[in-house]
Amino acid sequence: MTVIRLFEQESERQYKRARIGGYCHLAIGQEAATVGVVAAMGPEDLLLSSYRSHGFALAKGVPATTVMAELFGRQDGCAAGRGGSMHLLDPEHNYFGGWGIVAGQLPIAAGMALAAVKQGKELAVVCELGDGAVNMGAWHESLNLAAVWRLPVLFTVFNNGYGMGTRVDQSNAEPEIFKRAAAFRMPGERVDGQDVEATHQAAAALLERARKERQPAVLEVMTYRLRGHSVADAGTAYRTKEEVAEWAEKRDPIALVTERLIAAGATAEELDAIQRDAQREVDEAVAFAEASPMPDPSTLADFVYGDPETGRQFSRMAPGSPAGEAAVLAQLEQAA
Ligand SMILES: Cc1ncc(C[n+]2csc(CCOP(=O)(O)OP(=O)(O)O)c2C)c(N)n1
Ligand SMILES: [Mg+2]
Repeated sequence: MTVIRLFEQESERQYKRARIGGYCHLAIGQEAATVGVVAAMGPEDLLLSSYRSHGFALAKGVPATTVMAELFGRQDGCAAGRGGSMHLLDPEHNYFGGWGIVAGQLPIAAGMALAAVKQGKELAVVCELGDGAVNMGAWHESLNLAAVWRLPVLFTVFNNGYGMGTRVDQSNAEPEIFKRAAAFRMPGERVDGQDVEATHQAAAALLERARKERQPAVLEVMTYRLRGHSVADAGTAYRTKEEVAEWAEKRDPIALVTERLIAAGATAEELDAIQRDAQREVDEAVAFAEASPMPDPSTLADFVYGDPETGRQFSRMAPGSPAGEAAVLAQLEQAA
C-alpha cells in the first residue's frame, strides 16, 4: 500500500512536470481496496481493471520500473510505451489491463473466464470496475452471461462515491450497488474498502467459490478517492472540502492499517523501513523510466495489429481514404 501511495504521489509530480502525457488517474485513498482484493488472488488468477490502474498493476507484481516507464511512454514500459497510464498491461503477471472505456473490461473478463473454463483451468478472473460502470450495457450483458454460463468472475465494484463529478445516488436508482447482483441471481456483498483485512477476507471467500464452484459474484468495495477524477481535476467542484478532509483525516487506509500494526506490536523502525524501501523502489522506477528511450517512430504500428500487414496498410493514411495509401495506390494502378 505504501509503494502504491508513494508511486502515485510521484506520478502526480511527474505529470505536472510534463514527463507523463495523456490522462493520469490517481487512486490515492483506495490502496486498501486494491491491495485487499489483489492479495486474495492466486498466482493463476487473472486481473482486469479500469483506467485507475497503477495500484492494480503494482499489487499484481508488475515491477514499478516498467509501470513508471509506461507512464512516461517509454520503450521499456510494461505496454511498450503504447498504453500509458490508462492502458497498463503485463500478461506475464496475469494483469490484462488497464481499460479506458468505462465497462470495456467486463465482456473481456467474461470471455477470459469462459476460455479458462473451456481449457479446464481452475482459476478465477477478477474484474474491477468503478461505480460509474454499472449502468453501461456491458455490465448487464457480462453479468448475465457470467451467471447463465457459470463463469468464474468476481466483479469488484470500487464504489468511491463518484463517477467523475456525479454522486452515486444521482446516477443510480439502486445506489446500493451490491444488491443489483440479485438481478442475476449471484451473490452480492459490500465491504469496507478502507479496511484491507476485511476486503481481503471478503474477496478471498468469493474467489474460492469462483474457482471451486464456478460461482460468479459482485463485491462492492466502499472507498474514496482523495484526489480529483484525474490529475487535471481539482476534485472540489462537486464535493465539499470538509468531506475530503474527513476521509483524509479519519479514513486514510494507510493510517488505519498503521494503527493496527502498531497495536499488534510493530516498531517505529519497522514502519520506517517500509517507508524507506518503498521510496527506494519509487526512486528506482523514475530513474529506470528516465533512462528508457522513446519508442522508435518506425515501430509505431508494432503490437497494435494482430496481422502486421494490416499495420502496414494503415501506417500512412491518405487524406480521406478509409483504407490507407496502399489501397489508394492499388486503385490508381488498376485505373491506369
Ligand atoms: C464508455 C465511456 N463513456 C464515458 C467515458 C468518460 N469517463 C471516463 S471515466 C468516467 C467516470 C467513471 O466513473 P467510475 O466508474 O465511478 O470510476 P472512477 O473514475 O470513480 O474510478 C467517465 C464517464 C469513458 N471513458 N468511456
Ligand atoms: Mg467512481
